[in-house]
Order: sequence, then C-alpha cells, then structure tokens
Amino acid sequence: MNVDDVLSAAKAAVHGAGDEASLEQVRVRYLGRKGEVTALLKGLSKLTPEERPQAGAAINAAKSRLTALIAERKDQIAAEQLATALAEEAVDVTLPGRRPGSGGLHPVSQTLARVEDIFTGAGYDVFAGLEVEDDYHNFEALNIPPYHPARSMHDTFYFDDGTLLRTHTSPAQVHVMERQPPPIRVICPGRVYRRESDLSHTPMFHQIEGLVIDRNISFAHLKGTVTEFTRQFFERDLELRFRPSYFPFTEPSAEVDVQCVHCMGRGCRVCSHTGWLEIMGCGLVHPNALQMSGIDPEAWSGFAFGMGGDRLTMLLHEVNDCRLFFENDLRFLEQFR
Ligand code: 2U9
Repeated sequence: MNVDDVLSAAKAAVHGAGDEASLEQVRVRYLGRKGEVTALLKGLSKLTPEERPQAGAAINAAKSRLTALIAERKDQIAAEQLATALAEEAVDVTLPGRRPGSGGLHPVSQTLARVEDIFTGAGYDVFAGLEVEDDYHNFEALNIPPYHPARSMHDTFYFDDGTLLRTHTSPAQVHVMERQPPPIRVICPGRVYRRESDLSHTPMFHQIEGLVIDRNISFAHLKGTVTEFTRQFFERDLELRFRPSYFPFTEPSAEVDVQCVHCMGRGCRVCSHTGWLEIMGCGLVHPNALQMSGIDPEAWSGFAFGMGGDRLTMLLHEVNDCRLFFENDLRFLEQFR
C-alpha cells in the first residue's frame, strides 16, 4: 500500500471515531509500534538510496498530518461531550423553587383553641395562668386542706422552695377571683402535671376549665352551658347524662357523659359498649371556695367545669391512643393540618 492510500484510510478512520477510546485504537493502528505508518517507514530500507529521501519525506509528512488530525479530532470529541453534558444537566431556572414546609398547630392546641372560640363567643374571658403555683392556690383555696384525701389523687411534682407544678388549671381561676370582682366568666386552658405515667396517663396533660360567678347561678345554667358547648364542639345534637360525683371544690358535683360520637349510643369499642363517653366534670362552686377568695357566698353563686384537652381531641378525631399526641411523629401530626 502506498502513503496516500494509508493516509486517506487513516483520515476516514479518524473522522469515524466517535469517542476517545476508538480514536486511540485508530492511533495505535496507524502510528503505533506495529502500525501501518510505522510499517511504511520500516519498508524504506527496501528502497534504493536514490528513492529513499523522497519516500521518507512523504511518509514523515503523512505521519505529522495524521498526528495533527488525531489531536484535532480529540479536541472535537471533548467539545462534543461537554456540549452533551451541559445540555443534559441544564437547570430550568424558570421552574418554581421548592417551598419550605409550613407548620401547623398541634391537634391538642387546635382543640384548646376550638373550646376557647366557643366560650369567647359566649362572652367568656381567657386566662391561661402559670404552670408553677403554690400549695395555697393549687389546693387550699380550692377547699383541699392539708391531709385532705383528694391530695393523694393529684400526685404532685414539688420544688424545693415550696412551689409546685399545678395539678389542674383551677389555681388560674382562683387568681381571677382574687383580682376581679364578680360577675366572672372565664375559661382557663393549659398544661397540668401529675406524677403518673401508664397507658392512659402522661405526666403532662391538658385541661380546660371554666368558671362563672354571678347572682343566682343555678345548676340549670350549668346544664344549659354544657349542652350548648357539646352541640357546638361536636357539631351535632348529642344526648347528655349528668351523673352525681364528688369534687372538693364543687357541691353538688357531677360527671357528664355524652352519647358516643362514634356509634350514636348503640355501643361500640370506643365507648366500651356502654353507649356513653365521659367528657367533663362540673358542679356548683363550693361556698368555701368562694369565701376563700373573698367572694360572699350569700350574695354570689357560680358553676365550674373541667375537661381533659387530650381526651377531647381523641374523641373529636377518633384517635384511640393518647401517646400518639406526645410522640410528635410528623406522619401522624400532618393529618391534622
Ligand atoms: C374553682 C372552683 C371550681 C373545676 C372543675 C372538674 C370538675 C373536673 C376533671 C375533668 C377531666 C379534670 O382533666 S380532668 O381529669 N375536672 O372534673 N373541674 S369542676 O372546678 C373549679 C375550678 C376552680 C375556683
């Protein structure tokens, strides 16, 4: 084969190489130690001394040309690969960005707000009070003197300085009575603490208590208030049942059951087949509790009620395990946004 034929075959091969690896194969095939151009150079020895300079110059020229062509093609391939990569990895800057996830109120906070809305709509004030209280406001002012058996039910967290974590929100109402002359209409939502922890008790839980003090307040006012509240809270007309009970701070006292919101009273797992769900405790404020906070029980009377915020949330959303509200698993919480 002569130089021109080898050069034109090599040129075609260089153009046909699509990537660096096949270009390298072409280089080896023509310019390698056993390559075709190298073979032509080796063949020079067979020529006469007269023919050799011209033939040698032609082969060297072909070799330089081919080397340059390979280098050029190598740059081309690199440029093509860069262009493809840029096209594939292109970012569409006109696409909308990812928005940060929005937060939401915890389902129990939503329940507290829902109860507050219902009562503020009826003219009540909201007073959250403080979580650290003293023995007087948490117990004594509520007709729970030292050694009263009710104290043992409250399993209190005490601090060294004589203060304690409130075991109910009732001390908030005591502060309202001390500061404000009747008439009083107030709702007190918040966290309360008791030293108990098992399947149905957590050391911190939520309560919402209400207090009304006015002239001639009777149990009828309490029943009417509770009935209208449950109607608004559950958005249904549900049967109510008042069972006699005992609290040191109310007399008479009652516990209120609502017709089961799941089975409408027919009996199901949620209501343990009784048809009823307990939703609150209530009663007429004990005269001693009025007296202790400077309100004359001969001139004024009142009613009070207390509910568990976590329990109300469970009933409203048909959740059967209160631990779910404390684990803060977003997959659970996001369902209430
Ligand atoms: C004052 C006078 C009376 C608040 C009341 C209850 C009944 C009651 C429980 C409900 C579920 C606590 O979270 S729970 O376990 N509460 O049954 N609470 S009457 O009575 C008061 C409060 C303040 C000055």
